[in-house]
Amino acid sequence: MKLQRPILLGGLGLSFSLWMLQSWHQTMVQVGELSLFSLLVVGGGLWLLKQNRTKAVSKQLDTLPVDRATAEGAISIAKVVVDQLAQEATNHVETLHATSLLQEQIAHLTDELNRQEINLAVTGGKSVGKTTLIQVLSENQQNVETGSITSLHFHETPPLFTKAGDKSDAAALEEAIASDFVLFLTNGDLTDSEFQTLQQLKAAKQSTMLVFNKQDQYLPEERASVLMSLKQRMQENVVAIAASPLPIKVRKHQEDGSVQEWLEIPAPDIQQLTQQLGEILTTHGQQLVWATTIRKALGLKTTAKNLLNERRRDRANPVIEQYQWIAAGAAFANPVPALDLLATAAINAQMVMDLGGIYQQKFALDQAQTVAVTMGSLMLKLGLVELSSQAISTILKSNAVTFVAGGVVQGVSAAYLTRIAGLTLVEYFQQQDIAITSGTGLNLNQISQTLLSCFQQNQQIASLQTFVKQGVKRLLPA
Ligand SMILES: Nc1nc2c(ncn2[C@@H]2O[C@H](COP(=O)(O)OP(=O)(O)OP(=O)(O)O)[C@@H](O)[C@H]2O)c(=O)[nH]1
Ligand SMILES: [Mg+2]
Repeated sequence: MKLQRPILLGGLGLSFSLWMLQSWHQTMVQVGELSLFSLLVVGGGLWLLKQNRTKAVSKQLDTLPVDRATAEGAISIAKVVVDQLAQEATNHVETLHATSLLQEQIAHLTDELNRQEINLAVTGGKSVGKTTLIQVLSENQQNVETGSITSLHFHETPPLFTKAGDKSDAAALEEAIASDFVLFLTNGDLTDSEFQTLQQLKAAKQSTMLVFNKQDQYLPEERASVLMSLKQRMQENVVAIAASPLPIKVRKHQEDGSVQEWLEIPAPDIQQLTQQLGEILTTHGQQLVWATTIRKALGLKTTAKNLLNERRRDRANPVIEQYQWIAAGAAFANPVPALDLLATAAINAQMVMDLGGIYQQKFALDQAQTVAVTMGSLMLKLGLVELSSQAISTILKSNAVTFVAGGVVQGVSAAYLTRIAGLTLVEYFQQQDIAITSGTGLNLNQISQTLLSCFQQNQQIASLQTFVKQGVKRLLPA
């Protein structure tokens, strides 16, 4: 474990945190949201959280690197997870029911691989011309080459961006992602929300064409500059059309010198679109279907994984509880200075193994010991041990426990740190890929990230107070 920056150096940061903690302890109940973590941050420890935040933006697939085998692979991975769920959910009726639905959906995905029809979603803001475009395209289907694809189905999503906030758009976005290909309509330069929605489609690995409609409303040079700016932002798959151009005034000078004027409705200008769409369908039509299958398989896998994690969590919680009180008893009976807590009792290698077992991550005892020791020293380095011991003793002093028997602070601290370690492991295991059961090794950097976020979620002063009370009851039952 390499720590890239010096972490919470006991010095200034910690003493400042403790000073704040102590001077505030009378009002702790009122400021329940005040958290140890915020103190830790005040004390100068924000860095670790910042690591790993910058994820590489996934590269746009200009050609779809998708083949049938990849899609079949995605289906079988989803199947592995659902089968695992079926095994572990035997005594949970609700989950079993969900499982059989998932199994049906997975069986259906294999049939989907041979689908020869393409579903096109037409989306975009209010009144951008979605309905009009679908109508015009349907009338001109014979101009769209489709290769081996037998038919096209158009589907209009509800208009995007009609209300503030993203919620109303989530459903429309979901419909778009469920289709095989998206025509995203805009009437000019992209707004921020349009750009963000396009990014979301990209992140969901949905292929999209950006369609600049109503270009007849612009002067020719403006049109060109809008199109250019759209192309700059999208890089590819951008076309300009006019699905229903406004009538134009036609003026004819007669030979006798008189002028005749009339309105003429120009034909829809969708040639760029039909041509590019045709190219995509003929060269990538089948891949679009496979890509949809992959997205669906991933969705089913995620659903199954979440259900599986819920069941496993149910079994992990009592295990953590059990070890936390074992640790408390040991540290209480044999009090050691706070900093030695971890080395002695707090993180039990057996707990690592038991939790690993629940999450199908098998460890040898020596591996489990390494994990336990690593987590312990990490807690120490991060200042969590000192910070929580101090907080716990402050809470003990400020509560009705006037006489704190020797070892109570150590006992409760050991329990608390064991709990944090257990929750960290659970969180870490939950993030692991279920289909890959062995040989992945532990990612210590990820564990340390998880440790910090678990500490952050579990150190509200109010819940720490409850925890301390529970601990005292256990250790001093009288
Ligand atoms: N000038 C011009 N107007 C267009 C064009 N395409 C569509 N319109 C007009 O834009 C208006 C809205 O078109 P719709 O097709 O109903 O748009 P929509 O996106 O389905 O609208 P909602 O479903 O209500 O969000 C209509 O009056 C269309 O005639 C175009 O290329 N040029
Ligand atoms: Mg409409």
